[in-house]
Amino acid sequence: MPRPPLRWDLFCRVIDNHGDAGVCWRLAADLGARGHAVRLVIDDTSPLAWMAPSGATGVVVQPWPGETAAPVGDVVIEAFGCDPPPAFVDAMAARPTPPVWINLEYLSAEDWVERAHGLPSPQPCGITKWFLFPGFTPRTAGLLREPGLLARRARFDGRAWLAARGWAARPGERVVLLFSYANTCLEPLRDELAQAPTLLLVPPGPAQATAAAWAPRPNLRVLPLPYVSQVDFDHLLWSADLNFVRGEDSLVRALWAGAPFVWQAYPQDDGVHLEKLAALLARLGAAPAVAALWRAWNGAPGATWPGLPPAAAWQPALARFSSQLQAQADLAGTLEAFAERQAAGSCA
Ligand code: TRH
Repeated sequence: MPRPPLRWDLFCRVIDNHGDAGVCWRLAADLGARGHAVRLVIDDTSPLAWMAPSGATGVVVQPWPGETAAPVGDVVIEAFGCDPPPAFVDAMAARPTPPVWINLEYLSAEDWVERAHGLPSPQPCGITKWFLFPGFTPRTAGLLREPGLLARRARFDGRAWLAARGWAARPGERVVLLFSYANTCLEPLRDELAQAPTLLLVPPGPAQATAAAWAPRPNLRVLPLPYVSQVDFDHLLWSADLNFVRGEDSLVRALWAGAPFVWQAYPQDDGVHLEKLAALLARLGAAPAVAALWRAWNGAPGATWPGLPPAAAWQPALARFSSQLQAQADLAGTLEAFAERQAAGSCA
């Protein structure tokens, strides 16, 4: 059953890197494609110039603070606890029917997420704010997965796409995408990749800066990439035989890409990222060789570079995890259903 279109206000503050804008843009575009009207209010619109150069159906972007006033939509999402401007909250409270107010939290595979997902928090303005968590289990809000995404991936010819972009792989070359934070394992990785013909695609960021200083090696072609659109970032992931990803959004996209991948958690001083890493490895059911690689890649204490396992070491766990995740509701769909339920409740 198609859902009735709603008006959504999505607030985003860019704290660090590209994940804040990346997650919010992807969600906005997904909701827009489902027929909703989305206003994305974001305090730094600059990443959208390369992430979403063509915009998206149903989505308007508005700088924050700007004129973030009425009319307030049916649903207000603040991403990652970013607190909408007070004047906007006043306008929310003044609406005859208050909007559904959602705080969309960061992604984590940890167990506590299921307990925290869906908790209400009554606010001084009289509206309840709901804490929703994306996640990897049916008792969370799920992961962003646009309708038809996996069918599009299945039809995609990665080698042809790379060639059309001018980044063609040579016959017999494996393609590796390297999107990471600063990482002490970059050199062992480089040395291992150089043992077989490899095209290493490196998006902008710390790894690109490091790789720029590497001396040429016969088997290893390092290709620094420009920023590409989010749609083409998916195409890169779909074209590679092995993906290194980081943070939140590229992790989810690597899961849907289906190729072996290594995840670098967003590093946190207190080491919390290692708990997030362990939680995801447990949910993934990764083979010991894969888990050892992920731990080393994340600088876990005592972990040393274990080498790259063969693709076969990844596949059973990845295939099982992916089909389990595909059976769950996706994030935009969960938010739609939640908003509808809450709106119906407030009218009753
Ligand atoms: O950039 P990130 O490290 O973002 C991080 C994480 O989200 C982290 O959890 C969060 O706490 C921190 O930001 C503040 O990695 P992530 O999440 O993969 O986001 C990258 C986004 O950039 C993703 O949407 C893909 C997009 N992207 C492109 O669209 N084109 C590109 O060329 C590149 C390199 C990235």
